[in-house]
Amino acid sequence: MHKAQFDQDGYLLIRDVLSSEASQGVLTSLCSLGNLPGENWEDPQLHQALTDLRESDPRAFGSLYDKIRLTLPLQDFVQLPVLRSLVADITGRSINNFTTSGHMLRLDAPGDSRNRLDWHQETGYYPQNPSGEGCVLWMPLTPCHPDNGTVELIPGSHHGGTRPSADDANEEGRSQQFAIAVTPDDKAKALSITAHPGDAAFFHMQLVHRSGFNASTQFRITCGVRFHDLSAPDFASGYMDYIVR
Ligand SMILES: O=C(O)CCC(=O)C(=O)O
Repeated sequence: MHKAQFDQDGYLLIRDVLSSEASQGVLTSLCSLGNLPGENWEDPQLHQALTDLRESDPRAFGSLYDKIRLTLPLQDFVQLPVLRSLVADITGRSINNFTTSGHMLRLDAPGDSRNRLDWHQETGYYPQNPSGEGCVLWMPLTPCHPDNGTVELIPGSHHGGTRPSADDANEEGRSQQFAIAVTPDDKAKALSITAHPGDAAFFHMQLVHRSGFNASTQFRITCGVRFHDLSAPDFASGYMDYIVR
């Protein structure tokens, strides 16, 4: 049932997959690496400290952003057994043939315009599976809704395959953009994902989606990863060349 809906819509939101304690290790790493206070993901002291760091030392904030996604707690969290099972279920493929990339903890600041992702498909950023076998996992660590810039997506847009994307220069302090063109018809179908900590959303690699605008006063915090099917005929790791002698 999950697979049929995922195939049709190109995304699936599943409620209450994880407990609120499951991401505690990620929070501990973030606070430890950033020297930040934080009892929980919605702790106002954590949000204030993130705001202060981002304003007073953007490089340190960027460095923390880059480091946190490499931590073992984050990598473990996004690959918990329950999530792996859902990936197998949704894609109808054996989890033993999957690998992951693009582990992320997004810290979307109030009013940010530098790191919002414009309309894109995952295949633009992650060319490992050009035909889109696999999926993106996206999970809120704070509540995500249209007012704080939650993800907007175009249901069914994955059926059109991979669209040409621009690759703008990865300027310091700005997220790299592989933006694609969207039509007025596409935009008319767009919807926002309202989700809560514990929920998990899965996107097809060719689903057209983007970040909204965070008009709230708090960070919107999410995490995720990309699952790639190594058994797909067109899988290309991109960096491992084997020489057969
Ligand atoms: O959470 C967001 O703002 C966007 C995330 C996204 O589009 C992605 O990870 O591909």
